Amino acid sequence: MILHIDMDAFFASVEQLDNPELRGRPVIVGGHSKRGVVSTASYEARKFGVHSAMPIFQAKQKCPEGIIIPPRGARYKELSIKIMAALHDFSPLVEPVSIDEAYVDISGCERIHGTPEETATRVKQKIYDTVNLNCSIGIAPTKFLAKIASDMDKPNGLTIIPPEKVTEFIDTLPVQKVPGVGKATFQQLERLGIKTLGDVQRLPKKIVMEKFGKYGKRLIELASGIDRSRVIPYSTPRSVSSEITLSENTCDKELLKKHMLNQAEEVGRELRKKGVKGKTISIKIKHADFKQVTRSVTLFQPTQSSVVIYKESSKLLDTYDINKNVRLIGVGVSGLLSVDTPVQMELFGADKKKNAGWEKVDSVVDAITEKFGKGSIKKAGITDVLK
Ligand code: TTP
Ligand code: MG
Repeated sequence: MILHIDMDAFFASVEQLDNPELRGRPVIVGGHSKRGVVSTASYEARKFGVHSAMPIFQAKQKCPEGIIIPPRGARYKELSIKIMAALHDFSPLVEPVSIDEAYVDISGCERIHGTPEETATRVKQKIYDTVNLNCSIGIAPTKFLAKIASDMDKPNGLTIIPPEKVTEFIDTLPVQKVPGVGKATFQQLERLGIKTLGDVQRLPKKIVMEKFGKYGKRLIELASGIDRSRVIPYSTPRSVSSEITLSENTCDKELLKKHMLNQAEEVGRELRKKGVKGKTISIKIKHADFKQVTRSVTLFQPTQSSVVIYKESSKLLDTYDINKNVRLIGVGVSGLLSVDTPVQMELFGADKKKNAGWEKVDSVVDAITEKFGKGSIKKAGITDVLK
C-alpha cells in the first residue's frame, strides 16, 4: 500500500504557524507586485473563492479582508526537509514530489506500524509533532489512486481506497481527476462521451489508442487499476561542503583549522538535517595565486559526525605542506548515502564507541542551533578537545 501525503494550504499554514495573529484569518501568500499571483491561500480565504495562480488583484476583490503575505521560500523549504525526514521513520521508500507532497510505500511495514489506516494516523501525528502542521493523506494500492485520495477530504483528511474497492472507485472516477488529463485531453474525452475512467474501460481499446496514442495506453492501464510507477526513494545529494574565502591570506595551519572546525560543524549539521552520511571527506585549498588543491580520504564507515569530519579534514591538512599563502579553505563530504542504508560493521567496535559520545554532542548542538540560531553555540578549545 502507498500513502500520498500533502500538506494543507502549505505556505499559508506556515505563515499562520509563525504568526499566531494570522490563525483563523484569511491569509493569501503571494507576490506583492501588481502583476503578482497567489501562491496559495488559507482555507479561510478559499471560502471567498481565492485559489493558487489567481492574480493578486482579483484575490483582493474576492476577499477584501485577506491578509497578503509575500512568500518566504527558505522557511517553507526548512519545514519541508523536516517533514520528509519524519516520513523516513515509517519506511525507507519515501519519494518527495514537491515541497509539500510525498509518496511513502508502506508495503511490508504492517508488523511495525499496524494497518495502513493506523500507519497513516501515526504519520499525521508524527508530522504534527515535528512541525505543528496538518496534512491530508490518501492510501491506495497505487500511486495515482493514493494521490487522488489525499485530495478527497482536505484539509486534515485521511482517505483509503482498499484494494477491493479499486474497481468500483475507478468506475465512477471523473477523468479530470486523473493526473495527466489536461484541458485538451479532457475536451477530447468529453467529445467521445467519456466522463469517467469506467467509460474509458468500456470503450474499445483500439479507439482509445487511436485517439490518444501513448497516453491512451496509460489511460487504459489506469482504467483497469494498473499503475506501474513505483515509489522511488529520494535521491540523496552527491556532496555537502562549506568553504570560505579568508579576509586575509595566511599560511597558519592552526588558523585554517579553526575555520575547518566551523565548516565541519556546518557540514555535519547539514548532513544530519538531510538524513545522510558520507564516506569521503575532502579539503579544498585555494592559494593566493588561485592554484587549487584538494585532498581526500575515504573512511571505512560513512559518517555524519562533525567531530569525525573535523578530525579527518584536520589530518588531511597536517599532511599537506603549505608553502604559499592560502586564500580559501573548504571542507566537504561526498559519497553520500541515506542514514537508513545498512553499512558493514566495523571489525572492532572501538571507534564506534569513541564516537557515540560525540553523536550526543552533535544532537545537542543541533537542538541549540535550531532554537537559538546559527553561531549560538561553538566549540571552545578547538583542537585539544578533539584529541
Ligand atoms: P499545493 O499542495 O497544491 O497547495 P496547498 O498545500 O497550498 O493547499 P492544499 O494542498 O491544502 O490544497 O501546493 C503546495 C504549495 O506550493 C502551496 O502552499 C504554495 C505552492 N504553490 C504555488 O506557489 N503556486 C501554485 O500554483 C500552487 C498550486 C502551489
Ligand atoms: Mg498541499
